[in-house]
Amino acid sequence: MTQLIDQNFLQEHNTKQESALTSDYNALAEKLDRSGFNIDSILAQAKQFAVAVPSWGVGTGGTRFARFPGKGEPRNIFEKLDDCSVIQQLSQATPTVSLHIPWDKPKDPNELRQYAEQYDLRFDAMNSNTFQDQIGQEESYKFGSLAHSSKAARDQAIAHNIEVVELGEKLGSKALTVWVGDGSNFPGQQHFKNSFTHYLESIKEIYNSLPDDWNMLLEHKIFEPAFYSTVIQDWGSSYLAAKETGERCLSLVDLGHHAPNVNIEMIVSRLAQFGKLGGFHFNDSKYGDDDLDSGSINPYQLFLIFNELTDIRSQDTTYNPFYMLDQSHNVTDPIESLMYSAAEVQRAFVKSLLVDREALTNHQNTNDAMMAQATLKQAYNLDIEPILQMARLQEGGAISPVACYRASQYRQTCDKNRPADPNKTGSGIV
Ligand code: LRH
Ligand code: MN
Repeated sequence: MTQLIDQNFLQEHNTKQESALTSDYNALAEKLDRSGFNIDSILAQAKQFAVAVPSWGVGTGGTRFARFPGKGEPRNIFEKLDDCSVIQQLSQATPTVSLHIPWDKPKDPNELRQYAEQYDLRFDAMNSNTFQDQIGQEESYKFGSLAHSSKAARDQAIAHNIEVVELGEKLGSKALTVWVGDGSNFPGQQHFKNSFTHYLESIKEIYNSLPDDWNMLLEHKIFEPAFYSTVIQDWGSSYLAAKETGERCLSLVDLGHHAPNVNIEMIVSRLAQFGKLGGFHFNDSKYGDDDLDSGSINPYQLFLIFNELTDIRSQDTTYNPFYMLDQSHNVTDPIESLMYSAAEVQRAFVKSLLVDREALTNHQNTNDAMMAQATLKQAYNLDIEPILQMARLQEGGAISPVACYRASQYRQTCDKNRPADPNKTGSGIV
């Protein structure tokens, strides 16, 4: 397997921290043992945890006001995969990459698949794009795509999604994520029922093209780019569309796609209860779809979401949603943010395994609100960093990914080897 960070350098970087980690880990083991948890079984589950990296997240992102390109930015999908391999090598929690088409459209899918395989990277859910017009495109998506009033525009969008599925099949992906910005900016501009009906017909046609072992993930979003109504505006519209479309059509929850303070963990519970919770785009936000690093603003919400997921898995161990990060890194090194965010999502997962569910159920049944919330906080307040560090160490990663990455000078090397392409605007989201 190709590894872009010298493995000896990585081991040397770990060696300096191993004895401190061992004593922290043993102290935590003793503490968890007193509460009836076996740290090694928690460690094993931490090692299994994986979250996909968005290909569009390794470039520097921006806003409509500006984008400030970082040094040594990836200029094409191959350099994006190089960076994704470094994230996986050091974090050992991101073995798959989620592509966005046409941003990542390869000339030769096999060449791309082999390029990823050298890093032992696989492709996660594919993302279609009918929220931008491509050069030479017949029908514009200005007024929508799968829900457009024009059949020609809808057919064009359907054809694009089917093309993305066919490409994904060649790359070994097993899911299509469909997010459309379709909606309106003014009352009266769009007929709510007609546009939703158009969307349902379009989604059904795409669904019928899916291979039998694929899922389709519908992503809702409250606003942007539409500022009055969005066709798939909330979990309700997404659930209805998934239910109408078919068994393997599920809803995807992007954390940033809700109004501030919406109870997302309850949406997770509802969608799962009715068998329609298909996956996540993890990020964080304070106001809108800020796409900030996961756990950077509201880590307790991230924990509460995993508390629901672990409760769901305690009833159905086969339940395995698609986990992806979907972030825009405007002021940090994207590789650092993605490694740190993957660890924050993994941390929320591990803490959810340490909730005393028997006690919690008892407090819920006896309406002991104080002890119920205290039971959750008891797990949340645990410092489980030694488990995350031990998982990385034992899987060949870095005890401290960001520190190791900085010491490796990888970004500086990229800066030398990747002279900015003056014609390219960059690879992050603007
Ligand atoms: C829409 C979204 C969607 C992606 C895009 C890059 O806001 O979350 O998941 O297609 O970001
Ligand atoms: Mn998203």
